[in-house]
Amino acid sequence: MASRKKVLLKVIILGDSGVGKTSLMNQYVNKRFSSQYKATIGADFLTKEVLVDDRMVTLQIWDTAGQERFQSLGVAFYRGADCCVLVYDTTAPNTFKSLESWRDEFLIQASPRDPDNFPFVVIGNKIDLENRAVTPKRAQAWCAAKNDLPHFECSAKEATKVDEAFVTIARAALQQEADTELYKEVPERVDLRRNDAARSNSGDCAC
Ligand code: G3D
Ligand code: MG
Repeated sequence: MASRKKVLLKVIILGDSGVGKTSLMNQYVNKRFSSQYKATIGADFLTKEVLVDDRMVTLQIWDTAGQERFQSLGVAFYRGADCCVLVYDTTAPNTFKSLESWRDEFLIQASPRDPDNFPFVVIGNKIDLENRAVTPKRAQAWCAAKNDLPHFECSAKEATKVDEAFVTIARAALQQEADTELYKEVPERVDLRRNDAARSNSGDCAC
């Protein structure tokens, strides 16, 4: 039976300054879109309890405090992440081009065990604006080339698809955490084998 212990999942949000990372997090966690909130956030992360396929999990969502301008987020920001959200602005093509380097930076800094299968989720934000400059087709092609990353077009301002994106993020993080746990259990299997060997040496075998 699967263990029912409480799960804490770390999610980090990356992308160029101004794409709406803080706004997306605020919309998801607090159901609000306000620029006041942005000015006051000093915390490293916000948490939200969510149900993922009838399992209660705590999402710990890490946002930057503006240091992304200098690409100097520090290793504590990346360490132990279970999912990485890559955000671009659908009206600013340069922010889309930056996704490649944000992804690379994450893989270098967090150095996940299985980089090819690490769960990233891509969000194109600000679709409420008229001046779209990154087509869904272009974004989807990039996501497909990166091992089929999930892609959402959202508006933090109008709350479009924000919850849907975070359901996928939470599910991906939970899956990643489960895979990591499995990996951690490997040494125990070695111990069991050692016990088996000891038992057969002692001559207690009932066969
Ligand atoms: P960041 O955390 O990635 O740096 P912010 O981005 O969340 O601080 O947002 C940057 C600016 O974009 C803010 O405007 C914010 O209000 C705006 N913004 C964020 N999301 C959306 C969206 O979905 N639609 C629209 N139209 N604007 C959005 P200001 O003017 O405060 O700098
Ligand atoms: Mg921000």
